[in-house]
Amino acid sequence: MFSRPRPLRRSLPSRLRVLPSLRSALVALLMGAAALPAWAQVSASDAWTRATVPQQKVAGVFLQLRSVADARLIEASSGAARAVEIHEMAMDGNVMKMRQVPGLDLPAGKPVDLKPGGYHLMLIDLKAPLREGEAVPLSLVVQGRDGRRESLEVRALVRPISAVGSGSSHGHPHGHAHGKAAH
Ligand SMILES: [Cu+2]
Repeated sequence: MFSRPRPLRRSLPSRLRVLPSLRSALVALLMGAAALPAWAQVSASDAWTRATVPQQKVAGVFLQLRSVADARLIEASSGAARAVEIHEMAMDGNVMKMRQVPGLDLPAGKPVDLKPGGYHLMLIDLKAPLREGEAVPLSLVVQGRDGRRESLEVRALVRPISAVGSGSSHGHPHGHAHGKAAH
């Protein structure tokens, strides 16, 4: 606005008078944004799951979560399953086992990967088989340090049944051999 030619000399003082209030309005706006609760600043990306066979009742969902401020994933649900649990995979002797955990910490600014062989969301009692190319809707509940909760809507892409990881691993030929098809 300052580079525009001013047609009338007398318009200059009124513009200058407007400036301070404009600036304070802008400052108020920025401060308002900074004061947003942590839960409004959690984002999810690359959510995916695998196609399932008809008898399969569970499926793992993988994604990356990132929170600007410290927060915690505490709950998840989906219209595609009776329940969604937060799981972790851990070695028990030399057997990889999964177990439900009450929540997953999302440290400020640090991406958290939910991936095969690690943390994942588990769809429990699928209502119908997941078919490649579909998207599974999920609702995640994240809690900030101040205790406030907000839900985050995510759509997980259904990849081929043999998918083993994110990115370019579509159709990895050894997917079934790992024996972790449900995760
Ligand atoms: Cu699991």
